[in-house]
Amino acid sequence: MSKETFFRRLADGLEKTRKGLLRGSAAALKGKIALDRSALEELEMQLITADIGVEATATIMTGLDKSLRNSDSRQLEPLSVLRRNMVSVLIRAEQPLTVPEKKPFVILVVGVNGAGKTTTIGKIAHFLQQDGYSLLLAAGDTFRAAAVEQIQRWGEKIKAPVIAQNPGADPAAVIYDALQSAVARGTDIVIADTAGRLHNKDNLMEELKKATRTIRKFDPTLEVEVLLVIDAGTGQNAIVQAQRFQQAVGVTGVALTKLDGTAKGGVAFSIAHNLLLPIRFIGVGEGIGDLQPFDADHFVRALLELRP
Ligand SMILES: Nc1nc2c(ncn2[C@@H]2O[C@H](COP(=O)(O)OP(=O)(O)OP(=O)(O)O)[C@@H](O)[C@H]2O)c(=O)[nH]1
Ligand SMILES: [Mg+2]
Repeated sequence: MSKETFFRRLADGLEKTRKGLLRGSAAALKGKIALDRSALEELEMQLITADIGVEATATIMTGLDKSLRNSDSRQLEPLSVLRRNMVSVLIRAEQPLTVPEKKPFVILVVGVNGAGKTTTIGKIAHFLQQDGYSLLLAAGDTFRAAAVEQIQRWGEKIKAPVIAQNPGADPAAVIYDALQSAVARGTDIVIADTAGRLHNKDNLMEELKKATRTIRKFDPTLEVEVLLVIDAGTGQNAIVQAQRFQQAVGVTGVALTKLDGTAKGGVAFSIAHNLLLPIRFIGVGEGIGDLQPFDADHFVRALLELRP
């Protein structure tokens, strides 16, 4: 998907968020009327309502206030001053996934039920293949037969081997098999699926911990990305989920999905500002090409519908 098409998809998906965000302050932000205290207060409230989070909102508002007092910025449309301040919160999450020299690089994909893990694996695998890497997928969600079949279908689609065992098998054993197979084949990257886990189910977290121990035991020098998939529609609850996964298995990056349709994009700001986690990828659909590395400026421009 071209960057332009992706922008359109993202901007359309974020339309509802944008409308909410600009409710009551659009005219002032577009310079049509004065941006007075009440418009700023309205904006602040809408930022919080849009899942941006109290702390990230405070940072954006303080920055905006300061910028608006600055004579250089006073010449600009307030909306573009807001954009700059929003980007400055999000920019720390702009840390693309880099594939290390050491093979195989392991991406362990975790997240709650239905967040989009398996679909995101297919999309990321395809993305990395385009960069010339060889891939192998591990069907670590052994909980349901359908989950194994789903990742096998992705394997067929992208022509990558899938290491799987029977439903009910130990996920750690599947991952171990996959690592062995990757070493034997000289594969660059292994992406492991895991079951949809409820963060309040301790046993499921234990299973994930076991998977990470298995990878370390296999080869303690392997580089591992623990990628947490978050459905953008989950809102602020996503932050609580993320903290649980962080405590259990040490998340190193986030993929934010479902930013198409009637998405809520505000949670990206809390991920950047409160969780201090990199957002590696964003997803805007179920198709193979519906994923791109996270670009803070591009994201905020889509949110505010300010074309690059
Ligand atoms: N619109 C949209 N749908 C998505 C996106 N990513 C995933 N989905 C859909 O969301 C649903 C759940 O996706 P899965 O990839 O199966 O999610 P999962 O986290 O693997 O789910 P479990 O294996 O049940 O835990 C599927 O219907 C996907 O097609 C996205 O970016 N946009
Ligand atoms: Mg799945």
